[in-house]
Amino acid sequence: MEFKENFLWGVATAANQCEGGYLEGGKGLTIQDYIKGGGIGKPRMFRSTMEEGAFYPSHDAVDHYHHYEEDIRLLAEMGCKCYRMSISWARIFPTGCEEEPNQEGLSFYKNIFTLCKSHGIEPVVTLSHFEMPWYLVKEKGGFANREVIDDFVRYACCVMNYFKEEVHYWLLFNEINFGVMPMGAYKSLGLLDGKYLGGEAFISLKSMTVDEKVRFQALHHQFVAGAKTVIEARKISPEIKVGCMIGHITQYPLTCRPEDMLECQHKDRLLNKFAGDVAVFGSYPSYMNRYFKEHQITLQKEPEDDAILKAGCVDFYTFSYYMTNCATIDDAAEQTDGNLLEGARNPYLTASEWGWQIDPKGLRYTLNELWDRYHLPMMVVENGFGAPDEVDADGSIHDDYRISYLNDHIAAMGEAIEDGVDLFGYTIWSAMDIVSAGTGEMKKRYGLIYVDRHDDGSGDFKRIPKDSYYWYAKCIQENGKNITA
Ligand code: P53
Repeated sequence: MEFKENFLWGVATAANQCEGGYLEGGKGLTIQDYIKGGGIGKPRMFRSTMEEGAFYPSHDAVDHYHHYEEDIRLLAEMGCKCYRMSISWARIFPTGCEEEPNQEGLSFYKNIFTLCKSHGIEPVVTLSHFEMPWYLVKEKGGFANREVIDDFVRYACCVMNYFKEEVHYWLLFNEINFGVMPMGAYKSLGLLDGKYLGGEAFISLKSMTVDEKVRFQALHHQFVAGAKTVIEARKISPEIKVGCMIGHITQYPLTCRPEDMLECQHKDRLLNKFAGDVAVFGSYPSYMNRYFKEHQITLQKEPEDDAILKAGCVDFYTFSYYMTNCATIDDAAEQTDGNLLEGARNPYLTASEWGWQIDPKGLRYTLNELWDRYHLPMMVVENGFGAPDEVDADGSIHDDYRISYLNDHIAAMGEAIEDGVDLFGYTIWSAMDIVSAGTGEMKKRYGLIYVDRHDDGSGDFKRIPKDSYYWYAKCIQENGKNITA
């Protein structure tokens, strides 16, 4: 197994899932601060006014806001070469509309990056990870409003400038492709239909709908915002590299029936390839014309948009990889519950407790497919295993199932590198246990470091390295040499 000498081994988090301190340091409210926690069979609930005294997982999360020194020290002791994290937009521009940034927010991240640098950890920073300032959603209509492009670019330029010495790898929007699905409307695009504003009743996030035309228009604005950010980044520093981030739910045809092949191609293009194609090639792929026509979607574009997209292509491609799903036209096919992304069950795979199908070989396949298509350096910026870990009587956490998952996926990456793929980094989801994005619970733990925090709000935030932490430390130290499937 040959990983590059300077391969970026690391771990990942997102601000809204780990920081907490939701009203501290001058931070503004964000879309996450209004969503309650859920679980399997328990939907996450939303109301546009906060319920007094109720438990909201993002408010304290795992208190990284007050534990960041300990957290970064633990990453350093693990030997991490990089750390993928996100900046909370609302810590820097509390409403999203201010002219001047919030100095306290900048200082908080400055401390984190300085610490990382002192340990030789390269920060890989997501500009927007499911976390728009609430004001922009409520008052401006999120990314459906063209003005929000400028609000985003002002924020992006501010942080890229301020941290230009410390941060050289920036990612635009987390899993930007989720905006093509109904579930991406609120968290990814900041869209909230007026009918959900001001009501007394809580409504499940899943049942909040937004017209598809609005979603694709908002996504267009995100594409333009991303491209403008790339253009500005090049002016700020030649050392900065900007990447896109795609939530890649790899699709297999359930059978070799030609109709299943076509269904698979269609799903893969719409869900996985469309957003990446725009970011990498700087223009809309022609297969989308037919989709737009059949769905009566006419995008409102400004005359300069095409040139902006073309001039703002990303430098590298990153994606999250957790599972694969099968596509079929057979309505009777058994389904798997991928949380937000249903698909047909693959009889050759097993799944996590949350229904995510485990498929390490699919990562090798996916890396090869993406390399063939884009020929850009790539990074796997999320991959990991959500499970309800238990602390033993002696205080240790034996998460052999997670080690096995990670081992097999790292082995698959090694194979892909052998196949010729240019892969330069890998960040495990997640560094420490954090709030799950989909279900909003602590029970679905991903961390290499356990955090004593539970879904009823109990726990003292104590950190305990799991077996997987020591296992990954060894993997990093040996540069993946001894990993075999
Ligand atoms: P959770 C669904 C499918 C694939 C990736 O997800 C996803 C989601 C959203 O639930 O999101 C990414 O916590 C996301 C992270 C998230 C992680 O996957 O639902 O970028 O914020 O925590 C895992 O199990």
